Amino acid sequence: MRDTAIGVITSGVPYQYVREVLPEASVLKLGMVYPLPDQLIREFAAKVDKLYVVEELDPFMEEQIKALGIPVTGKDIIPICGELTPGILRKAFNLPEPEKNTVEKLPGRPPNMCPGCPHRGVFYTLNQLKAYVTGDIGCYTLGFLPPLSAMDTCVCMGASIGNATGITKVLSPEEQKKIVAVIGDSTFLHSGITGLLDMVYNKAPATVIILDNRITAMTGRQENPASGYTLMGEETFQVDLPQLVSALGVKNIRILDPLDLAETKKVLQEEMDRAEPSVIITQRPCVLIKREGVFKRGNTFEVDLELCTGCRACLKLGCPAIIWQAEGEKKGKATIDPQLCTGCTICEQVCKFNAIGAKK
Ligand SMILES: Cc1ncc(C[n+]2csc(CCOP(=O)(O)OP(=O)(O)O)c2C)c(N)n1
Repeated sequence: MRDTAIGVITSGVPYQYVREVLPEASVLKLGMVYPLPDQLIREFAAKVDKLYVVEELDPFMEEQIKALGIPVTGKDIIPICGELTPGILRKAFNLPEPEKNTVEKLPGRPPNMCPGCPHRGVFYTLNQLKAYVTGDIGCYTLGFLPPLSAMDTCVCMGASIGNATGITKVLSPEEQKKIVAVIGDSTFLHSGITGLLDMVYNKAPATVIILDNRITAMTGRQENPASGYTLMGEETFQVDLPQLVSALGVKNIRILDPLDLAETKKVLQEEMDRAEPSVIITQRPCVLIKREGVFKRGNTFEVDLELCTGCRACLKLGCPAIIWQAEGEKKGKATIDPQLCTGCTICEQVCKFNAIGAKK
């Protein structure tokens, strides 16, 4: 409790914005929003003159609090769309902008695949092959961002294969060959199986890549039916992806190591050229996998500055470990951060000047 003229109920990140913008206000910060602690809320509401809810997106807490019969202001002043910022809150509460506002003027820092991510080489290759890529939901969705720029649609979990089937119906046979659906192992098992069955049934000649990184990476590395472990970490039945795909009627099934760029390009080109449904399963564990011994870190790589011509080809991978030197004695060359490099070898494979190699 602070000043009781204003009381704010909030949760998660918006709490920080409330503290920054309304430092004097009393705040009830909830750790658990469902079910709501109604007694705690009633007690807090009774102590303040005016009650607000500050939450992102839909009025989730607001509606429940109103349903308790407690008058509260929320979405009347706070936007329903997008993430909040201190600036948006200041506007909502009619407060002036501070004179020095450095935090909100930071450059954009888009999310990126991790160094060593097994998805990177696949998207680099899809970009090279100018494929029409229907995307799905997972870490690989980041493949739409530059410099990989290799995803053309993304709707929801499981949509990639259905989108690919649909697109085949409106393109010429030659253009159909460029259609590739990408989907993670977890998303495929969640809602991709029916899409693939439908694709085969409807004779759509698209190529599907199942990106099997042995885990549900994006949401926190949970196990899934292809990993062989339950969420509690107990060993369990492990679905055999090639067998499952075969049972759905796919005749052309290829298994691939996505860290082998030449092989990835060759197999992708072959399957894209095929006028039949085909599935490529890439097999490489996520670098952040929790189970011990599944991911093995390789040698750290370094750039030989004598051999580096500054051609920037390695920058097209968008690997956070590769740093472009814009000034200083290494100006105009790329270097590799040894703390971040996992030794995946992809950058070594794209360097035409043999300037990248394992650290001696
Ligand atoms: C319907 C639905 N449920 C859950 C989620 C949350 N979610 C986002 S990504 C993801 C799974 C990603 O796993 P996977 O497809 O294996 O890709 P990875 O991140 O491992 O590359 C989930 C469950 C969602 N976006 N939509």
